[in-house]
Amino acid sequence: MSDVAERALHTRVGRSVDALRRSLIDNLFYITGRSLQKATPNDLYIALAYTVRDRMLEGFITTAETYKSSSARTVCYFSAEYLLGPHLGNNILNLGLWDNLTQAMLEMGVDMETILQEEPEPGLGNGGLGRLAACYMDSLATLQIPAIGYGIRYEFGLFQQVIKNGWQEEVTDAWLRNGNPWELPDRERRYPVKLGGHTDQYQSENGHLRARWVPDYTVYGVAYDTPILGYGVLNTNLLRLWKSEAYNAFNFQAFNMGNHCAAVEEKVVAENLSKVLYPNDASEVGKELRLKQQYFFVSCSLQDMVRIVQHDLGDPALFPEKFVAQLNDTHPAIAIPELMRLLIDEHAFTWEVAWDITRSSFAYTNHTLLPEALETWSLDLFKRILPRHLEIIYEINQRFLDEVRLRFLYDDQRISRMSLISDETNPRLRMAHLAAVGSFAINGVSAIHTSLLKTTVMQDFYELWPEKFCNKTNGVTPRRFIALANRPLTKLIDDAVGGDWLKNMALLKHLEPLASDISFQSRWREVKLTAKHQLSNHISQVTGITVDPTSMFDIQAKRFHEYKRQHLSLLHIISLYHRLKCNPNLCIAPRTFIFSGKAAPGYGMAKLIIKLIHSVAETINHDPQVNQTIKVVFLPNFNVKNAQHLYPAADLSEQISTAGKEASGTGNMKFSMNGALTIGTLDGANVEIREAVGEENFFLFGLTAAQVQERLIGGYQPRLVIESDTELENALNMISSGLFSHGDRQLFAPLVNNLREQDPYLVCADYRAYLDCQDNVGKQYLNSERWTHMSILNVARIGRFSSDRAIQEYADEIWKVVPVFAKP
Ligand code: 26Q
Repeated sequence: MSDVAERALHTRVGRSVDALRRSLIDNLFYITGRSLQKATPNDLYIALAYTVRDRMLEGFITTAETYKSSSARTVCYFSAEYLLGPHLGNNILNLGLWDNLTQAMLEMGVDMETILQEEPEPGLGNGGLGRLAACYMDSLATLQIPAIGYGIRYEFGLFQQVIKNGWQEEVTDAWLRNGNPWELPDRERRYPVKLGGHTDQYQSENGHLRARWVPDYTVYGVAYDTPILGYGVLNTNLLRLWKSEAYNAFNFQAFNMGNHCAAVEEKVVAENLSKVLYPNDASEVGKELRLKQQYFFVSCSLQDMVRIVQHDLGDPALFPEKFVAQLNDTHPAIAIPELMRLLIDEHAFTWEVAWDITRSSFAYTNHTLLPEALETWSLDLFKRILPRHLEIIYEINQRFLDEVRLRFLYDDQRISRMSLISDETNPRLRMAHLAAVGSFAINGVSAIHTSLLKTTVMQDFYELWPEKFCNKTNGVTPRRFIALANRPLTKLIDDAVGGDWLKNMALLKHLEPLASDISFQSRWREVKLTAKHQLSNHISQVTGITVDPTSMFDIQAKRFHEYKRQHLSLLHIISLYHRLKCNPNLCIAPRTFIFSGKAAPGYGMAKLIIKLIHSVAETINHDPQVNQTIKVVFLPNFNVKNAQHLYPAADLSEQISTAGKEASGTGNMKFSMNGALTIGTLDGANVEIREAVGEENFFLFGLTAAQVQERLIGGYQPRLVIESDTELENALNMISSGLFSHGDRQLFAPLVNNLREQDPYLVCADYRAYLDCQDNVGKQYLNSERWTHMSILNVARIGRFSSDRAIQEYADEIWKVVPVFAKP
């Protein structure tokens, strides 16, 4: 018997209820040191986590060995963020151990679902971009594609949001406080990373002039490995996150000289690098530590990859045969000069060969068109941290601009537009240009986003290299966002179309004929109502607000940003309030408006919108004239775990960004997969979702991206719009009159004045269309048969938005990688 087969028989990894129960008790005792009688919920979580982890390691090791002995290419996903969500439930689902473990725990007198809630989630990302990386890791493993996710093991993830008196406050996210059973530190896999200093030149043994980087200091990166198991397969890929450590944890020289602080200073400085995630999504603040973080993880990752190539194939020149690296936005774009540096300075390649290798190895995903979110770094700062990289970038730029000059015959304006370095008084390095020049492929994340990329921020690059551009519409994993989040819906779909749809979402189309089946419809409504009851309980526990589960649940859950227009929804709510106050007999479908999301700590306007939601909620929820009809709820601390409560309970999904601003959106997909109907603009993936589900099953409103541009160019004056719409005028006046702020007329003035005077995201311009559309939504909801029909069709036709489809497209069209099947 092979040692693999032998281990499988051993109780430590047995899968029967009996073996699992014994493992649980064993792990509880030997890992936490507790008996069942004395165990806390966290002890039980740890015991359960190790019981599950034990059953993943065989696959983890087998997968690594299988990949190593195959000649297949490996995808390396480079991302500064991974918003993973809790691992435990996901791993149990993917292992197929849900029922047996539930039973085993029941026999110990423990409710498994309660224990699952104990896991602190690794919130190592801000929002959409970080969550996308996590969905893609899930799909890569499920599709059995060899892949490594590279990133940073932040000691503190995205802040936890607490609400005090309606205002957001930030609390440190100490997710590692109780340890992390999912990571395997590999202390021997550590790489030095240089920072600061200067460069000089020297003659190599064979007389060549070579560059040498003399750094100010060096830190180490240590690998922390998390296994990422695919659904229903043995393949278990690797997420490798780097933690920074001091080269010299303790400086005896300083200590002996009596300088006790300096003795540990190096340790403190080094460990700062991977200490905390920056919380600014969609706006760029050129912080020195952020640049160091980016370089730190990219350098460790590339050193790791070069080492693997050398070890497996013997020659670093074979790098592109072994690996392809996907850059998740420009955050890891420093990888391009770093690989050049490693090849030229440390492996003695010529520029030309190194550039060939580099350009064959990277592909770049763009996630934003917002100018303020495009990364640039001040050259001064950049030079101080990465002097050698700046030299390399100058050389890349010179050769690149020569190419442009040749192609566009001395078109000076184009050359200055395309340069990697802006020609301001304080010049800046343009990371999107660096990424575009150093990559063989550039993609946007939805059809409209990719086409806008080609005509706006990347137009010059598109004209130079049209063949490099392609679209890869985002997708999300149905394992987490349907199977884990919504077990009753999963069961209903299993019964209707069989169990394979979770791996092949196209099969959901077999739900279509059932959309008009009265008895299926009623089961469908039953599932939705169950989820709404659960969310209602959760809301009352967390906020103390009582909501009616039979009312329409209208949800907007995402980061707070003016372009996402949470305040447009607020204006709708305020107008409904006004209508109900003027006409107490008005008959409308009762609604519960639910908001959830975090604001960047330094984004005052976004924080003020959160405050306004609370203020409006307080007024409406306490007004007996209206609070049987409308309620407003803010659910604090939106994260993956909380999101999983929201999607299943939504009737209506708010996707109302100003057209042309939201690159894709992925929440839109998660809501629709759970049977919510969407009210949305023609923005991001909404466009494709509407095409897929059918325009009659989608509530469209608002200006198109082209109309938005036209309005802004034509000198948009919100004042004129407001003057011509009394209902809008009233809504704004209600806010500025202090109605929601105990008479304080100043509190919301910055928000209201901004809407009256600038309104850069055209909230006022879209207000009337939005309200009319919402009136229609309200009417349609009263016809529950028709609503259910639309809801079922949304799920039946949403299969395309699985991250499996997205990853298959990346694999076939960009990466050219094939599956490698790990077998027992
Ligand atoms: C940059 C520099 C310094 C500090 C922080 C940042 C930073 C961090 C995160 C900038 C941007 C982000 C995140 C951006 C993001 O989440 N974009 C979203 O990506 C999703 C996945 O493609 C899309 O669906 C969303 O439309 C897009 O907004």
